[in-house]
Amino acid sequence: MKNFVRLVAFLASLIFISCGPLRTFDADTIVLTDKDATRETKILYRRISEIGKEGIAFGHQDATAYGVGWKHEDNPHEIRSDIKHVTGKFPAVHGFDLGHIELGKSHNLDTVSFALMKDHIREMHKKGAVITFSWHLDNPLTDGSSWDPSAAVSEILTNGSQREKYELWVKRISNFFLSLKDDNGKFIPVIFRPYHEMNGGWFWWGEGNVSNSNYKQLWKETLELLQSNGVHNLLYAYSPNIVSSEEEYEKYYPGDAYVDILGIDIYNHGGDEVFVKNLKSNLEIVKRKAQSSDKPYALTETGNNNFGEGEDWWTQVLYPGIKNSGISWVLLWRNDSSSHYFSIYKGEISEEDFKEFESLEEILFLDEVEDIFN
Ligand code: BMA
Repeated sequence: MKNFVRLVAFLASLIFISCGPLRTFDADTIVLTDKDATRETKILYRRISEIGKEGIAFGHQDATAYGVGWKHEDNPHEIRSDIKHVTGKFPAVHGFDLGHIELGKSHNLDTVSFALMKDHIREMHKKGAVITFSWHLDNPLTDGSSWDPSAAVSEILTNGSQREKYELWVKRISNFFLSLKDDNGKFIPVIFRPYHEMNGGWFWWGEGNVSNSNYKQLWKETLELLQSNGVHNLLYAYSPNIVSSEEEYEKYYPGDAYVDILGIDIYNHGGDEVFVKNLKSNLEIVKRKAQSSDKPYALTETGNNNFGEGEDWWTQVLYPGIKNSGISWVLLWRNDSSSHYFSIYKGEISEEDFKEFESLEEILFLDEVEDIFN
């Protein structure tokens, strides 16, 4: 009998330990953009905040879909990643792009199949990864790409000439989000980072092609459409490209009630020294905004544009720029080919340095985030 009581006490303590944070999690204390956000979405939000307190989660765009010299389709029985190939570990954050989902296509603009995305998201979510989406959608006025700058935003707002088409596009992306379910049939919570880099002039939703009031209106109406389609598993992230001031960061900001996570995209265009300086000054701007708005924040896109240069770029350039910044994650852009890649792959000149970067206490991979508030 005594042994039985001990066993029960032991089992109870296991439950207590393994469910520690969640046991006391009060979803009502978390107020998100989406007032009907699912409990899992609130947990994801809390996780992202907790991750930021413990370190910086490492993220990679299209990590498991392809890498330099391989595609998932070539060997569909195994989930691979350039990052894992080098370090033995998967990234903690997995980025995907939904460009062309609006057209009803089966593959995105970079030839990644949406079915593959769903499979990998399910697997990675199960392992404790954080999933984030960007959306390089076509220009709804001209049917050109995201990079067709023809002014289209006013045409897709309420009463605009392309409104009906835009509602269909949002319906299609909504259906995708609603198809993300875990093994128990629950919606997988994810981050959605639409209309990014709006302070640059290269996208149709960007500077010079849209007024800031129309941009904010587009943001709000898009969120309303998604929610009216029943989508409640999203955290919304706002991410301008590199800025020179707080005013610039906030120029297109739709307001605290419409954003859950603050981001910024910064690439290494102008040399290492300038890059480190920019990272520090910009992450400080985002941090100040994040603290006053009480939201987590991240470096939502980055990478070394000087392909094939910088043997110690990870520990001597990227890390000095992000360390102690308080960001929850850093996401490296995609590894398309040996002439267009932003992260590491086997054989790349900074491979050894990446391993050192991986072993830094502050930089977290999948195995290091899986237990953080999960
Ligand atoms: C860009 C480039 C493009 C790609 C797009 C969307 O930065 O990598 O080749 O199509 O992102 O992923």
